[in-house]
Amino acid sequence: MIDATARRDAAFATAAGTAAVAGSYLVTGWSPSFVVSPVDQMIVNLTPGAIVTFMIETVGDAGHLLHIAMAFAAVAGVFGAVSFAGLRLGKRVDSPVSVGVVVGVGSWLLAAGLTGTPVLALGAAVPVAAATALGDAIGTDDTTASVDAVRRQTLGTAAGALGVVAASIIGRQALTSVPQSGGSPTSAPQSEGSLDSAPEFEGAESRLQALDSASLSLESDSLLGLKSPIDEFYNVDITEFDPEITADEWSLTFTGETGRERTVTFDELVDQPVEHRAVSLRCVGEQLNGRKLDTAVWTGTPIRPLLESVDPAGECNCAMLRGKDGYYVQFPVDVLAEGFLAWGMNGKELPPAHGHPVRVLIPGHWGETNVKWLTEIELLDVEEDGYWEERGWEGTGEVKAVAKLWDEGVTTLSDGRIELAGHAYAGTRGISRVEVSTDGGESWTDATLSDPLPDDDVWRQWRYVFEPDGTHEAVVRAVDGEGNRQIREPSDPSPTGSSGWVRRTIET
Ligand SMILES: Nc1nc2c(c(=O)[nH]1)N[C@H]1C(S)=C(S)[C@@H](COP(=O)(O)O)O[C@H]1N2
Ligand SMILES: [Mo]
Repeated sequence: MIDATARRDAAFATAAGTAAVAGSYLVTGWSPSFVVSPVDQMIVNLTPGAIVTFMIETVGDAGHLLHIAMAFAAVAGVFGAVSFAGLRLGKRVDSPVSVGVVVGVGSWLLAAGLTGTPVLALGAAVPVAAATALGDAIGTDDTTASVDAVRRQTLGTAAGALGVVAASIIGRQALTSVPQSGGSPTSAPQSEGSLDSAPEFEGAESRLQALDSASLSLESDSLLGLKSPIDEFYNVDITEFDPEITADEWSLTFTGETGRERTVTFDELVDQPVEHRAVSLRCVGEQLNGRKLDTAVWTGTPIRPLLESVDPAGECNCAMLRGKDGYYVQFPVDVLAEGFLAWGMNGKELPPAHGHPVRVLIPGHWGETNVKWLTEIELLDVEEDGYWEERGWEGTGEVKAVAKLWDEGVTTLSDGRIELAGHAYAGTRGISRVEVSTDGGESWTDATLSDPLPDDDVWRQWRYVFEPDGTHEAVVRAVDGEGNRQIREPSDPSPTGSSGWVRRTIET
């Protein structure tokens, strides 16, 4: 049987572990310096590909919540173990202060080692030291404490830990109500950078207006137009914590098989010829009628001149791109040469969640090729798998064509007719037609399309209105600019992207 004091020590240690997480959060916010962040990254890296893919296809974004919960528990457990060891030691040393110091130094080394930020690591270490010293002080002379006293102390400890968590969340809110970095996972901080007022973003405005004026006028007022607002643009990240890199710290290095290595700074980059491109992104992991398809106007510069300046020389004619979060993806240099280095999105500085300060955009290829927080382009001799390819995906090629029919795309008009509307995308092949059936695929009619845009890697909207008669089975399919119809055979997202035609039952 575990004795009562061991149980009380365990309660104090659990509280100390929780306080470590809370204290760290108080000083770092939801950032890479938060102690949970490196552990989350370890869990992500250790999870086998088959499980990652299974999670993406079944629970989707909830998978993120699961590994972040595991990371929280692991961190609280590890700091709790340090505290527990301290409390046990305290049974032999008659000085809560020394116990606190030993535990504090141990926790600080641990936190600093994990996060690489010695000063912010104090946010985790100080609460553990304090909670442990307190536990030791209360517990030193009562090894014969009654069960009731132990229970009272355990409850008090739990309440104290909850108090620390609540205080750190409230404290964090207070700290970040002054606009600055930090924030929560759902609302990524939008730093109002000096670049936002830079003249180059003025050019983005006219591209944004072009998207607005090309949009179809629809009865449905909730369906997305041709532009996705930044805070609605989908997000796919291998880690829970966006890297934080300022434009000053950022650089892009061309390494590996080059005629000459080169490092480009942010100032050099924005000195290149500036362009604004409307580009759609689609994730290979999304369901057929999923929502990981969005479009923004991106401000940046073509990659070709930079690439040519380093004389790519590898045997495979392929390159590995790497992001600051540890992400990597490999594809042909010829494809990369068509790419674009973007530092602006919808007329604003590229936000943290989308790769601040610089990401790459690869025309017509799956979302995974568009590396965020891009810091290195390595020219290779031999092909290597990228992050997702190691996990069984084949998502470095051209996107498949798709026509979407989302919930908001179905609207009953005042005269009783039904409007169906959506988006269609086929990468750089473009969309030439969207065909709609309201009888389960027996007969087909062409939908009206939004005006074509000058951009060559962007979706179009479609609209079709019909007179309902009972229940209808609506089916939609796109035809790309080369005359290829969207693949009919249904398939799961893994490994090459979902295929099939979107169907929806419409009851009237
Ligand atoms: N550095 C980095 N780049 C990345 C990813 C990532 O996790 N890390 N995810 C990729 C995937 S799978 C997709 S679909 C797109 C999503 O871009 P978004 O989050 O800006 O929509 O980014 C790609 N680039
Ligand atoms: Mo993706």
